[in-house]
Amino acid sequence: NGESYEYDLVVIGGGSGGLACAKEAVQFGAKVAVLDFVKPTPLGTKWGLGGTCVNVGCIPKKLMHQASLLGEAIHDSQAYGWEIEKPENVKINWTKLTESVQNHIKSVNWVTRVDLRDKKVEYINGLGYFKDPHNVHVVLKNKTERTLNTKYVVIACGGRPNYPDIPGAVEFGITSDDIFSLEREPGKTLVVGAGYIGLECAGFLKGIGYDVSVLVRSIILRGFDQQMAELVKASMAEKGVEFQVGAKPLSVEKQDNGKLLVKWAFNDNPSDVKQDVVDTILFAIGRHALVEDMQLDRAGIKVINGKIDVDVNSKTNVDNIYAVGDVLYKKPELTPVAINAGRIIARHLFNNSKEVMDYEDVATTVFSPLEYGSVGLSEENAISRHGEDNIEVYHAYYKPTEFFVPQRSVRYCYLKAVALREGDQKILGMHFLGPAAGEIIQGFAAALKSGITMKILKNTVGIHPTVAEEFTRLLITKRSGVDPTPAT
Ligand code: FAD
Ligand code: NA7
Repeated sequence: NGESYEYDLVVIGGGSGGLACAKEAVQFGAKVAVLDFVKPTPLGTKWGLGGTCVNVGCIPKKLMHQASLLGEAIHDSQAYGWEIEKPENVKINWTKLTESVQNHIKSVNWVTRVDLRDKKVEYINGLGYFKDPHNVHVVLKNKTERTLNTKYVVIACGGRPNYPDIPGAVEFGITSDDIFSLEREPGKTLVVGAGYIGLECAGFLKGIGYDVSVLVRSIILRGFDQQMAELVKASMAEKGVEFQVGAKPLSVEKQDNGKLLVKWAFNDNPSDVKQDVVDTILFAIGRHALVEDMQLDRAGIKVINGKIDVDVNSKTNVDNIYAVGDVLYKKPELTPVAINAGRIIARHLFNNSKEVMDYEDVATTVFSPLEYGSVGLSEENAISRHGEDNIEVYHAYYKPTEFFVPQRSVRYCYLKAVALREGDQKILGMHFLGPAAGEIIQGFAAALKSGITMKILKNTVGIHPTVAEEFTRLLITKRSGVDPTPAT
């Protein structure tokens, strides 16, 4: 309508989705500001620009996972001839680990700031909220305030972890927001929640040497293939993680000696109360989107179950307002998803692009000590969509060559491909439990998106000796009842 605005685009949230969108938008000449503000956790932890993934998510998580894998490698190395004078003295230095992780994060924060400056994206370290659809008010870190008048807004506020409503949870508990910079050693830890964040934290803490238990309210890894989820659990239990299944926390009290007394009850018998004394209780019971501070009602934006719904172009119910990332209703909460969608919004708004974000068959990996990577449908979803008679599942246990020498357990090294039964057997889902699962599934994700069939997979020559080649050797169907365990 020819109206002119101070900005072409204001992005609320400088995380994976928001930064990707802002940086793409300036390529097309748009005038863009990004607001980012982090409220400290109840423990006081705070961090810089870049959002969840860089500061308290994917990146520190992967580094701690690596620390845990290295511990295993040090142990294995002795079987390969490495001489370690006093193996019993090999242990993690938590302070050194967190310092190294935090130093890397700070360098990423810095590079991000420089990158925004170079690209001429205006970064504003302040909390934004709507005055109306075209005016975003910002309270800056130094308490000064401004209103930004803008043509378009992208909401990319992400989310933060939940605490349960039980005595002592907020006062004495921590979440993934605190663990990667915790100033003291976590020590004996109780993890509450068995989603991927809970399992990953439990996995690396056990791997670097702490006693870890997990309280599982119902099932492991809701939303993931449940056969694989049970194998992940079993592989972690084999490494010494304890699982309390069907348990929900009741209270956390701090004892005089500084340790935490945690009580929990079992769903099927609420009077069966158990307790343990731990150094740390970590809640990983899900996350909420940061919608409450944004005064969305002033812009007329609808909220569904605390999230924002968008159309195929990532547009909210308000014409000039778009949303991306973890704030979205029923979309995968993953960094590359937020990044891809953020870039597509910018191209749509400022380069007339007709491209739409494809949320189907997004691959992911649970970085449990033995990693679980998957793409496409779980076996149960394939069956419920197509019917059991129309699905063929190929599966195998396998033995990674490098596991033999140190006699590492191969019990849970397992993979499967879920395919349609007819014709060339189009593959609907691929699941891999084993070393480097993320690296392996990434390539197969491209194959699956290209329509790979079992016929093609069987015609693919493997790379020997790798664990990825196991996908090219899948011959046994579940239906056949043949034992999928290899002879050698
Ligand atoms: P975020 O990255 O969360 O960024 C939002 C930013 O906006 C934050 O800095 C927030 O403080 C700020 N903000 C919010 N409201 C306002 C406001 N009103 N004004 C100003 N600023 C505001 N994904 C993967 O793909 N792989 C992984 O391995 C992986 N591991 C993870 C591990 C953990 C422990 C966690 C917690 C998450 C992990 N994720 C992983 C998920 C990934 O981090 C998120 O999907 C991703 O960061 C979402 O990006 P986003 O842009 O939606 O929001
Ligand atoms: P998830 O994947 O939502 O998992 C949360 C886990 O915590 C899950 O096992 C839940 O059990 C459990 N949970 C939820 N509420 C409670 C309470 N009150 N007490 C005990 N246990 C509970 O969340 P994550 O923290 O792993 O975060 C991952 C997010 O990123 C998630 O939203 C994904 O979509 C991506 P349940 O199965 O519900 O019985």
